[in-house]
Amino acid sequence: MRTAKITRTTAETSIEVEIDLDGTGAYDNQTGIGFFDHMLDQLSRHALIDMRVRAKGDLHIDDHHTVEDTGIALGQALKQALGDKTGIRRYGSCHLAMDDAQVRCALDLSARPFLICNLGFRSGKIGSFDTDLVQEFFQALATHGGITLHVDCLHGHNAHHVAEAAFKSVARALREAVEPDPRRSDAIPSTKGAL
Ligand SMILES: [Mn+2]
Repeated sequence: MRTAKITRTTAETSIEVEIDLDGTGAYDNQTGIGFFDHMLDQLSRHALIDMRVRAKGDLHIDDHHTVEDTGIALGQALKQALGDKTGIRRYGSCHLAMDDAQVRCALDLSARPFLICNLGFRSGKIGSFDTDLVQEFFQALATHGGITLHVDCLHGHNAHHVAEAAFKSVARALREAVEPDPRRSDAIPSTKGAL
C-alpha cells in the first residue's frame, strides 16, 4: 500500500496528514485557512492522491507557520508513501491553463530537493491569504518530499487564478510522476539503481 500518515507537532503548529497515492482524489482538508484548503483540495483532486489534512496553527500571528508546516508534513508523507520508488515514472510535467493564467510545472522525484518558483503575483493578497505563501508551501514540499520542483507562470493577472493554476499543474505533474510505469514495474527509475 502506498500510503502514509504523518503527525508533526511544534510550538507553532500541530499537523496531521494522511495520503494514499493510489486513491481517487478524495479529499478532506481543514487547516483553518479557507484559501489554503481550496488549494490542498486541488492538489488532491488533480493528483488523484487521497488526502486528509488537519492543521491547527498559530493563526493569531499569521498563516505562515501553518502553511509551511503543512508543506513539510505533506512532503514527509509523500516521501514515506513512495518508499524506494520502485516502478514509478519519476518525472512529471504539466502546462495548465486556467482562464487568464498559464502555469508550467516540471518535477522529478529525485531525492534532490530544489525549487524554482516564478509565479510573479501582481497582488500580495488573495482575500486574506498572502501570495508569498504559495512559494513557502512549494519550498517545504520540495525540501521534505525530495522533489526537484519547477513552477513557472507564463502569464496571468488574477492572483487567485495564478495560484490555483500552480497547484493544479503541480498536482497533474505529481500524478504522472508517482504513477506506476508498467514497462518497468520492477525497477527503480535511475541508472544509479537508487533514488
Ligand atoms: Mn478557485
